Amino acid sequence: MNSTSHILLCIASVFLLTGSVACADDGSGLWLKYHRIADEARLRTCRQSFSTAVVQGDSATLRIVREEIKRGLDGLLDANLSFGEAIRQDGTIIVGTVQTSAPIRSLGWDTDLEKLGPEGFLIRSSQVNGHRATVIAANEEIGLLYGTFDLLRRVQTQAALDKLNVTSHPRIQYRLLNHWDNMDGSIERGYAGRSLWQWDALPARIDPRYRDYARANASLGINGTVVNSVNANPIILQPAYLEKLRALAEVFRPYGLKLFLSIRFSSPLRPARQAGSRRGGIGNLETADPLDPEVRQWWKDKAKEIYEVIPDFGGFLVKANSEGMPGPQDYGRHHADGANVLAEALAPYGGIVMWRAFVYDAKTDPDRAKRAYKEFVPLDGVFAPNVFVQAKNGPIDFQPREPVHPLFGAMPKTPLMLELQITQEYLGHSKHLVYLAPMWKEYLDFDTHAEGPGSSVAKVTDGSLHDYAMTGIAGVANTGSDANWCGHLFAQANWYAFGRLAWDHQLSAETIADEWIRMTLSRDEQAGQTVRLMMMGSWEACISYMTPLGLHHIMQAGFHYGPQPSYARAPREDWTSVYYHRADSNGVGFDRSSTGSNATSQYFSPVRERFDDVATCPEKYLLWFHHVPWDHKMASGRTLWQEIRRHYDAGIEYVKQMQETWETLKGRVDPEIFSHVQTKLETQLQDATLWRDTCLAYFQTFAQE
Ligand code: GCV
Repeated sequence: MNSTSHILLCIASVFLLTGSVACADDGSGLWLKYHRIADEARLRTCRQSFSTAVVQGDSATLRIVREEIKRGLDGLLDANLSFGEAIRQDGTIIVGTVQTSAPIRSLGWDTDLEKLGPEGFLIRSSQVNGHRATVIAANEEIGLLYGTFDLLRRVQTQAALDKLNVTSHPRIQYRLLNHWDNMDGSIERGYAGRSLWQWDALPARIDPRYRDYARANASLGINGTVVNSVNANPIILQPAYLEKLRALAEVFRPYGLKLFLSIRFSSPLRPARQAGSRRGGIGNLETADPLDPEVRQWWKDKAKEIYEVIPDFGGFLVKANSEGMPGPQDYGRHHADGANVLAEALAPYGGIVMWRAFVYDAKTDPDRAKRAYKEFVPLDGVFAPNVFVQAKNGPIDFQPREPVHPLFGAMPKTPLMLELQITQEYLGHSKHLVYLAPMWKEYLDFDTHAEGPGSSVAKVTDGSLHDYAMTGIAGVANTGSDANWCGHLFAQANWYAFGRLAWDHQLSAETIADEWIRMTLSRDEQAGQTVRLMMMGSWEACISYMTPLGLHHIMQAGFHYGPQPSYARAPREDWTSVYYHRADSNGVGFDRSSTGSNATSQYFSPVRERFDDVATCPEKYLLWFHHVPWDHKMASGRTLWQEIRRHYDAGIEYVKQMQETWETLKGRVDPEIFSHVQTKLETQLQDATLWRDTCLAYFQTFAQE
């Protein structure tokens, strides 16, 4: 297409679109596109409400606040917003803290502000100096930035803007992305290109994307990022890398985004002689034993060095004694010994340790699902106060669906950080449209009964159940160098949803989807509803065509993408498919009930009993907890085998429906986005069909029906 006809096509498509979407959208603008409001009446009202702004004070964060207000409102209102020093007219936006802004002080909102903490904010429609104003007030500047993004979100999503009375503060203190980025630029389980961090070019060259990344996170309230993989390379702690990290931290800082690092536990050791060994370090010690005085001193010195370079450094994330990574058990010590030596080094500077509970040493228990609980629960109360134990949502490994991890509720004296996976390792990578907020809500809302009814995972995570001194949530990032950041346009919705839930886990998956659609795809009511419906059922559909009714880990070995239910190795090992599904002529599923591995005993009553009895176990977890005969009668009246087949078919059917639905949006969403998603859906349908055909053909050999 020549450039003239391209432009004409663009103009034509802008006219066609009922929402305010531009043409040829490569997705790089995420949910912060700020396209002009199409509805003229609303545009007029908004222009009256937001005609000028007063942002008092000067700092890097306040400059970003000004920039964002200007960029947002100029785009949305097709205006040229001006800034003033004083409130002289109706329609002024006033942004400030009590400390820096006299008009804010004059409002007397101190008592309300006190309850908000450093990151919260108020947005109120108010009369100030006799003029109609919209006020964003906070205790700290970062609260002002969060409030600014909140107000712009309201404009973007066409929320009511008169009589604003918003009070918002995060329910969880540490809201982090975990990048599994390697130092060579590859990303473990990354499906959107290469790493964003260009280590070779840093610190001299600052890629503009670092700033865009920080801005996107700030727009959601994400306040920390672990930039390197938990399978950490110790070189990240070398002085040359600390300089690179300083440069990144400087970009992130005004956006309220703290830098954290994954560290290798063996860092104090001499470098490993063998290439590729996970055992070496960057020091000169003979041991990394956490109780060795020299090792303790090494970590203290390293912490001091880091804080000299990055004064607001957040802390360490650690994968130890897991999947070949070194750890304290190499020296006969336990996890708390390991975590505490790091905690001691970081404590003087306010740093924290996030010690991962993703461990599954076969010596602990023959059932992988039981191992983390058995290693960690006895250590409750032994960890230093600045240590989180970070646990995945389920006991195995980010499967399409798992029951909740039994650690939640079982460590009342140790702050647990909930680790979710935004990148779709086991959910079709960045090829399948799978909206994950409904999954995360299922975990957050799950009632552990740890302290009786009402002991949800959300309450464990936000600290309200056990009165944790610190609270945290982490999401394994799905970002990369692709223009659209996440590989699949709809995978952006998962980054978005993670951030929104981290801020407020009470938001519904529907609300978050609505916001994202309006900010990313279209503000047209009908188009929005259509897309929301597609998104809301997509997770359940993926479970159906991959691992229905509690089946798990039957993906291709290593790659974790397509199906490989036949994968076996003798003896039956815990990373093979046959270990997990245990299909035989009698039935299918892993007996984790009291007649089997007794993993059900790790849950609190009455969850334990509910899971333990095949008659009361929710069918969605049936084959996770029970080995069930093929002719077992399901609630539907069908046999188990019929029900499995029905699920695989229904999963495929859903993908077909998504395709049909998406076709109806032709001409109503951006043409580039339209064809991008259209192509992805074709792949998803092929994959879903392959999943069904492979799994049914395999299980058929046992079910023999
Ligand atoms: C970073 C799973 C993944 C690994 C990942 C590991 C972890 O096993 O497949 O790629 O390693 O989880 O969470 O540490």
